[in-house]
Amino acid sequence: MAAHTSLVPAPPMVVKNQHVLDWVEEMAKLTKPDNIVWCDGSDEENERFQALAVKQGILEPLNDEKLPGCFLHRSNPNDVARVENLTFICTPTKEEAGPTNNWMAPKDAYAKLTALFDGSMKGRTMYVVPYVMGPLGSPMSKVGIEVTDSVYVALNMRIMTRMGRGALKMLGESNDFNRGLHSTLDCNPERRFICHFPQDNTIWSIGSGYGGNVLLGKKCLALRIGSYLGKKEGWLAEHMLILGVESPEGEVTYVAAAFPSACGKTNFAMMIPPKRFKGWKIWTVGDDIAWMRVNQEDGRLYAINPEFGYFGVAPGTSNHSNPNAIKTVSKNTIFTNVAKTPDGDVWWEGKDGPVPPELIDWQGRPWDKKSAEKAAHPNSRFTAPATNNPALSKFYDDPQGVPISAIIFGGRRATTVPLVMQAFNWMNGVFFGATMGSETTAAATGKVGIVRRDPMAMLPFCGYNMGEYFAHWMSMQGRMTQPPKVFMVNWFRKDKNGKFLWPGFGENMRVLKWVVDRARLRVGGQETLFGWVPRAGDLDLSELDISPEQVDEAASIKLEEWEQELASFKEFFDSIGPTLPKALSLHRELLLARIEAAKVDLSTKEYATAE
Ligand code: OXD
Ligand code: MN
Repeated sequence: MAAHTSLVPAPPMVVKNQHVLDWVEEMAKLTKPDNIVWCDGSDEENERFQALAVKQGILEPLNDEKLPGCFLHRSNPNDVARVENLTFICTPTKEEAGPTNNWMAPKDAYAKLTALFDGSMKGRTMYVVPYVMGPLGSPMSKVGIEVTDSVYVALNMRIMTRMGRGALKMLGESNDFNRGLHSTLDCNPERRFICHFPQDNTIWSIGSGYGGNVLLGKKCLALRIGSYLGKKEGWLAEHMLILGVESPEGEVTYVAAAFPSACGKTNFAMMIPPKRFKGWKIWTVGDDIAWMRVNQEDGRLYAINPEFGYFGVAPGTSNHSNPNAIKTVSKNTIFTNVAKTPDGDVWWEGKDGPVPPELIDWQGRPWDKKSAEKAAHPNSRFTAPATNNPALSKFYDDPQGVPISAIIFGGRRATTVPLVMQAFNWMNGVFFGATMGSETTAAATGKVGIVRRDPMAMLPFCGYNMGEYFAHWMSMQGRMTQPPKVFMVNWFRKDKNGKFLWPGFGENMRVLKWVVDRARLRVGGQETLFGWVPRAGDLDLSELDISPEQVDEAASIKLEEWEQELASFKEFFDSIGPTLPKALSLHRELLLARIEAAKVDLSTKEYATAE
């Protein structure tokens, strides 16, 4: 087999780790590629891969003056989002995967996928991608090796991870690395499976070319396998952005925030405060994933961003919503499924400026303004290096991570959930996270706009039993002497006419400032049944272009709505079954009882929180 002759990489990339060599050989025997390329992560290699991808029609170069080093990729139209129904956690028992995951027995999954992988790389090249999730050399980082038949994957992995030589150096002689196998096969949904084997630290992904299914360091390792390792090793792998809030005096407070996919994590992580907040600055540590560990010395929770780039949603990204993202994607970026202008620029719904009269749509078809269909796919993406971000925190690569003072949970909710609320304590905060709900978005296949429970924004990403995951969160309290304060936010509340009540984007700084001040114990709040909310005057609303009534409405807590909300928590809790920590179900019941009491005592059904 040709594969064997090229298995020993050409100097100077020398691979000595026998575990890696053996495993790659085993994967090559199975998939039978024509040749094997070991990725060293160099610039020269990157250019070579780009040229090859262009030649093969996988990438299209864009206007080099407007977008230097940028390319467009169009995926198969049947392959544009994560496929939750085809994603499996393959643990020895179904209970370990829990009721929120699809499960396959490891033996069955390996057998089924072995048959599909057999010869899947014939006529193709196998790229061996060594990578690190997290800063090189950090005790919090993990090494992975992904073998893939997609040069698009290799190119994206170089942006999204610390890829190449550094990873092999960090691994040394160790056998402790994630084994990721990917083949696009024939990109047929009938033969598409994303299988995780947490006990083997292994991921097998077949039949897709879409980022979330195939960039195995991201959702698969950093979240699904990561959450399993976190439980085993006593840390947290979370679907959270990490940002630093710097005050005019130079004080920086770090905040981690969980929002479901396509709910504005990237915008929040790169936010530019409005004029009113002169001298304030937001620094991005990460926009999607946080790995958090307790530091034994100070008892605080420290977070790293395991990623090295952003795989962000393009539609809606503009100079209004996220000027830093616009700068970030101005060079060395791969765009997937966006529309293209006649002069080789990119376009998507919600981009700045007038809608161009003519475009090539995300499927490569001519498009004009009268077209009923969207020009860019709603889940079209950019893959951009973190180092392009003008707001990148100087600690983004710090092996220790940054100390987290506040954790925010946020969903996309038209009703019920107030603009902001602080949990009374860690346990109450776990309850906030565990009961989070959100309307579904285009980031996953399936219906959009349905409220579903998405605990900690981890529903599609928790690699083990959700009830045990909640228990793990609760147990973290015992490890911390200074736990972060926990908050819930909702930027998406609507009025009776379906219009958003809160302006969002940069104006979210007003809420963030209250969060920071609460975390630092220097601003008041009003106690409600569910948590602390800002009192009148606590939120800085000056120079804000909306009425105080509108803010009150966005911040309001309506007991009737919460009664319904708590009822729907029950359904969700029941679905978790016996692993659900009793403390959570009791907390729910306590809240219901308190609502009853409040109704009697106050003879009112409404709490106006901002009075
Ligand atoms: C993502 C997602 O790609 O959450 O970040 O889907
Ligand atoms: Mn995400």
